[in-house]
Amino acid sequence: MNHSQIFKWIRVLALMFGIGAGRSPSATLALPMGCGLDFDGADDVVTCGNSSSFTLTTSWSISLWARMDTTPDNSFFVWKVNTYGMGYGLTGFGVGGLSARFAFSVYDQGTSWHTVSSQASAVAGQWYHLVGTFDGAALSIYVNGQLSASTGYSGLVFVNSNQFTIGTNVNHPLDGALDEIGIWDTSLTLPEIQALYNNGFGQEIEPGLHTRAIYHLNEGVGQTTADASGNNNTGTFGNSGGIDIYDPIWSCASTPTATATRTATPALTSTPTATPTRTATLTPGPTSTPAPIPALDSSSVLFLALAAGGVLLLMTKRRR
Ligand SMILES: [Ca+2]
Ligand SMILES: [Ca+2]
Repeated sequence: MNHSQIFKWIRVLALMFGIGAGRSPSATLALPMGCGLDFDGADDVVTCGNSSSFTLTTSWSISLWARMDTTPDNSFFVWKVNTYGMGYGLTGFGVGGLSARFAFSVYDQGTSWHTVSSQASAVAGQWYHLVGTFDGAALSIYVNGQLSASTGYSGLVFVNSNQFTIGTNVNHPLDGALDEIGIWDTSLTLPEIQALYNNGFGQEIEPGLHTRAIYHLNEGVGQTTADASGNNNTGTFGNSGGIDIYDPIWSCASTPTATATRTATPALTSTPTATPTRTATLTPGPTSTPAPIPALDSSSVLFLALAAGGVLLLMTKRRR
């Protein structure tokens, strides 16, 4: 057993005894919304089944928030491939010898992968909003609400019978965190993507006509995460519903509640109107409001006047 495995077993035992089951909030782990999942970079994974929700062919999108704590060549965020490595995924992906960029990849019906990768490299420790879209003619990747790159592709996407996974315990595991994962059976438009990105701090996805699966990852405790789309693609942590070394860990920016309060999200069934411009960084900072200075009431004024008079009287007497 190597050091990494020993550490993982210590973590598992701690969780079994209820130690550290809910990670305390910290600035570096602050997530865009409520809770998210922290992946250890070794083998943590969530499996979400193989329903038709994840069979995506000619027009679809994947959106999520991702943070890479280290940036190896490959880190899989979400992924659906068979044992021969054929399928699709949204990843941090090394291209041309460069450190990880963000990539959206599909395997065709023949023998090849087709990948579009973002222009800029991923910076460790930063949260990014990522969307990969396929509209039947091109693969595109959007970073923080802006189109980063597109490449032409008009073929089909390989359909396999493997599970849709968040993270991976097979190859190229993620050392970092994920939140607010959405699968759509439409190619999201720029205004729709910008509405998802919202004001730089993110916004929860509302179920709509085109949502195949939605993972808010807000439970904060337990071994499963619900699919808010209504399609019941529940995600299970690690190898089983029990605690095991392949479980990611809940990471919460604030105390999770069963019913999170949401702000309204433009539904994809209507035409979005707002296209917010944002330059804000993704790290929310606390704001403080100075306490108001209490106003003096009439009795306070009278008291102060009498006190001042007393002092003057004393000083005058001393001079005499
Ligand atoms: Ca969340
Ligand atoms: Ca488990």
